[in-house]
Amino acid sequence: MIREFPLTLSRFIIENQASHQGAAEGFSSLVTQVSLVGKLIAQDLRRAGLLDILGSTGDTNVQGETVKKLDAIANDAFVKVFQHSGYVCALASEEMEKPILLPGNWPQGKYILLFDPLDGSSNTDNNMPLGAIFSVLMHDRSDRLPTDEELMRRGTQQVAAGYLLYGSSTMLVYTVGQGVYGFTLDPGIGEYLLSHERITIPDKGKIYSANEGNYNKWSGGTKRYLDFLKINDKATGRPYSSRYSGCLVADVHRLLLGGGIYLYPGETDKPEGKLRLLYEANPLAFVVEQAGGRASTGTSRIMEVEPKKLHQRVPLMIGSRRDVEQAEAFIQGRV
Ligand code: AFP
Repeated sequence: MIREFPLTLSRFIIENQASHQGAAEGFSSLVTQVSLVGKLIAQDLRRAGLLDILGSTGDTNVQGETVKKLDAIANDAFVKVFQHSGYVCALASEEMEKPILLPGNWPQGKYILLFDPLDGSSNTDNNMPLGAIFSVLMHDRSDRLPTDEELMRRGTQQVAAGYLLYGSSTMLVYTVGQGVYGFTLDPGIGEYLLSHERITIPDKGKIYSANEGNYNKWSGGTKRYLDFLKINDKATGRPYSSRYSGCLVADVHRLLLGGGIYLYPGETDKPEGKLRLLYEANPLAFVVEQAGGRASTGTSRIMEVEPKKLHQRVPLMIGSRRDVEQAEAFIQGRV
């Protein structure tokens, strides 16, 4: 529903969130700063082919992946925007081995920001969708800065989470535990305007997103579930259509609006799969659950997984509640 005069992000936060129970001082500017990172990266992406920002830096990151120039640019943007923000006392990134503690922002800085600065890096050089994912925790100790252990918390302890989607338009979608809201950047006025109010994911969809090139590495239950989705049976809305963009944020955004399921299962040689619990799975699980969906490892709720390592990976099935429940039933051998 588009209002008379679309609501700007900053107005929305003041009207709706600055007062909610989980919000400490500075919550509004934290979200505003995430949106600023979005503007900075979107501006570069719009002219990517004209700037020397495509290709790799030649470095390898803590995940063992080749670092794209845009990965480094996006990571720097987050660090620069939050370093002097005053409200975040620690930063942890998928691109950085160790967290950055910000004593200059402490003790007034009550937030910890965990983020995937650029999601879908394999898409950077071919103008395909990209994203960024963020998760916010509270650090309400006034005696010291957070330890690494205090950054490794269950998804249920997040006070806010969301993503930036760099698609045909740039969007910020997030939750603070009171529903999910989407804002579209109007480059003409440089403002994020409310475009998607209280997003609710359909209970069941018609689309699945998975890298089927890994099919032979999956468990029997996962294979049977994918086979099940492809059976021709109109009554149950099958076969599902396959859509996979290489960018988790873009695939989850599509599901949030139209329903369905995204899977990145465990593999015989990598039972924990590929996706990162703290930077990808937990924040997107919070958003999808707040929209009425579900996020699972196949055997347990993502947001109840106890993190053991900062860069821990986890199998992920996320999307419409009934689709994820069905996937769990196959993976657990109940059907
Ligand atoms: P990168 O950001 O390293 O490209 O990974 C993207 C991602 O985390 C997620 O966005 C994709 O859905 C998935 O990994 C793609 O992985 P595959 O290339 O193995 O399918």
